[in-house]
Amino acid sequence: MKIKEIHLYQHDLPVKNGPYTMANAEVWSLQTTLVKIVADNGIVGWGETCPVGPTYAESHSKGALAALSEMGQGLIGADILPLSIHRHMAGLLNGHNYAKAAIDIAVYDALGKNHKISVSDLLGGAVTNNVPSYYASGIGAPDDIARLAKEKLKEGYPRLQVKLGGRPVELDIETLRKVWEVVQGTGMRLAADGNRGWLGRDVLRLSRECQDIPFIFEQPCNTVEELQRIRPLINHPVYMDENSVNLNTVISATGSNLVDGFGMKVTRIGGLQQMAAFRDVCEARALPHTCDDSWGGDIIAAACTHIGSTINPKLSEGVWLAAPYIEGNYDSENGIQIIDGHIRKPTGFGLGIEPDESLFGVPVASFA
Ligand code: 0XW
Ligand code: MG
Repeated sequence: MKIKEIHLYQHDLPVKNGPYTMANAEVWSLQTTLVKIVADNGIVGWGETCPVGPTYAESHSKGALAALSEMGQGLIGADILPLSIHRHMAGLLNGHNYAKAAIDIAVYDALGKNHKISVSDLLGGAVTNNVPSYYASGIGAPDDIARLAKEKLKEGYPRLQVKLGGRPVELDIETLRKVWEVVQGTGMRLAADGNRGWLGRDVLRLSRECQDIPFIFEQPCNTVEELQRIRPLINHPVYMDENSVNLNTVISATGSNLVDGFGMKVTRIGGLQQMAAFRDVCEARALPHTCDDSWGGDIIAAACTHIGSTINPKLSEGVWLAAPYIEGNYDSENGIQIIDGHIRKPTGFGLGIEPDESLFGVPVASFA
């Protein structure tokens, strides 16, 4: 099966009750990029990539479109096979993992449909059809975030990620303490995500003043070197998120025992092919990790859910989706939803999602 046509679309996903805030970003609406590949036998595959604004990671929506347009014509005639497509893309463009991921996801979707199996089977096989999720707060006042924690606990989320950083550390300490009053004894797990926004000094203080709270630090500082410096000085576990930009950085971080786990994004690492390798490296080193993306609609949500369903439950920190933060679905029947803090894996072949194409308008670029 070979690629006969590629169509690229861009589509706005406004943030429900926006903005969504993080230490280094405030976003009101995200522009997602969708890829439709049509195979020479008529099978269609969908992919998606949606950076959460231009300051979260080294990615942005215009960059996704530019990179995909650069590769488009060169991909016509390529085999619809994940490893082979990645080698093909490497010959057309260096880097730009987050754009290549959209092609990777479309290839998995088409391959699954062609073989009449689900993407999770292609990725090794699901261990559950009810995949745990987690909720991520925005940056907020301590009492508001404590109220949110109570709400999400009631909704059945097994884990809460509290967004902190980019403001006086006293407020972050107060927020964590108030959240802990709510979740203590409930079993809900806690992550404190600094999104690169703290100085080492702030991390040391937070860890010291919240020593009794069993949270993990997620991407507290901006660089790997800062993580190396603070790591021996604190007792809380450290997970890497934004710094883990490819498999090479993951291997270095695990090999040097720099981190206790990861917040991982499917598109940042390059797609499902790389995510499966990442999953296996983490299992070999017994490192827990999330299995998210930074934003996006049903296509990216389905991709995250399929790979998330294959993770060893002991190591799964959950699949975060943008679904609760956006309106509507691409597929009104099989669209992804979070119920009781868990995601039902779609049952159809491939990703199991049939997007309503009319939502995306006319393609912004096409190749044949
Ligand atoms: C909570 N997320 C998964 C969603 C936002 O894109 C940020 C991200 C994170 O963990 O940093
Ligand atoms: Mg994070």
